[in-house]
Amino acid sequence: GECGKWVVMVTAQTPTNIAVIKYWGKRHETLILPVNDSISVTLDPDHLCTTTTVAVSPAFDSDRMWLNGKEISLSGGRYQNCLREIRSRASDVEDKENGIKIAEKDWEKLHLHIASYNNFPTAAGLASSAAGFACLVFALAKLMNVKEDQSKLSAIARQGSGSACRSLYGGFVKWIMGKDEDGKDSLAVQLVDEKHWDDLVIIIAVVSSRQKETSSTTGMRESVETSLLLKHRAKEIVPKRILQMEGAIKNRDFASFAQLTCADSNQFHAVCLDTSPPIFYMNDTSHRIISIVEKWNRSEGTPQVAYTFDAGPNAVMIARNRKVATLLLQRLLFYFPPNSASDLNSYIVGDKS
Ligand code: 2P0
Repeated sequence: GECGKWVVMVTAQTPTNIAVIKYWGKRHETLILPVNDSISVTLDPDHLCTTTTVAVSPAFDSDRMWLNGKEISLSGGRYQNCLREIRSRASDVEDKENGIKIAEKDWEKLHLHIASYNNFPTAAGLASSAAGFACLVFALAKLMNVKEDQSKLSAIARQGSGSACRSLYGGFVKWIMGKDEDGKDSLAVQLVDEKHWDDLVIIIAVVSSRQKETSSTTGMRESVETSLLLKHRAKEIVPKRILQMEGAIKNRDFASFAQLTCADSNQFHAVCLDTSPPIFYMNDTSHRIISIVEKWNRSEGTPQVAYTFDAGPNAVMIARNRKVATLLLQRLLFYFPPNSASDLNSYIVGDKS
């Protein structure tokens, strides 16, 4: 294609992930290197996922991107870093059927158009950067015939948003913090695939759709600068918890899994309170949900549901099986009746698999 108006495109779909051992704090801001390992579960793609189409054509005269139909700027360092890393690994692409040939050296001159959609309302205040950057990097790597394995791609997605590196895999995933200064060994590995523990059901209760006041990026920077608890957590607590969590996942030990997940969420929010000025992500409704789940778990003698909260008030609950998930929904409807003045307005239910 010397002068033709051809276009080549690739579409990919990537679900978001929910951390059960939290990432909070960077040791390098631009490379996005964390102060501790983290572990997450990737949702199934029917809920909370991003679909991204990347296109290349000699007819495009600049790199452009649209998010949910609205053009956004690609000038930010995070997009530029991901685009540069992928472009530098591009190889020859040949589409014999249509007589299109893109040589390795052409990729530097060719421009991209990127269209990305979230299948959930962005306004719902649910994590979108994780799925977004994972999907972008994956789609670009396919388009440009990048011959790197998923883990190497995860280290590129990490430079878009830390939590994005964990969305390159399904099932349970560990983000290894790494030791290198250049970040090459700070990448995601799959612990078990999505079939390993498919009894689990994830229920997300949207407590508030308001935009959070402190972004994760700003919040964790302030925590690193001011919280002594964060230092203790990163050095003394998380390394042991990671090993315990890996064991709980491998053995499908729900009691240990739930205990570790809840404790880690609560410690992350304690670090936020320990930050100066303090950061409040949970609200009264979040606290009520914690009390309801804690009471239920204690009355059953063994945990039925784990809860975890990210940088906002929405509750992510993980039920040990379908039966428990049904009971959990009933309880939520009882405590937070729909169409009442209650703050809790919707439930998104997802299978983990
Ligand atoms: C996590 N969070 O492990 C933690 C728990 C929120 C609370 O990763 O600055 O959007 O882009 O690396 O990945 C959210 O932080 O932050 C996050 P950046 P990111 O899921």
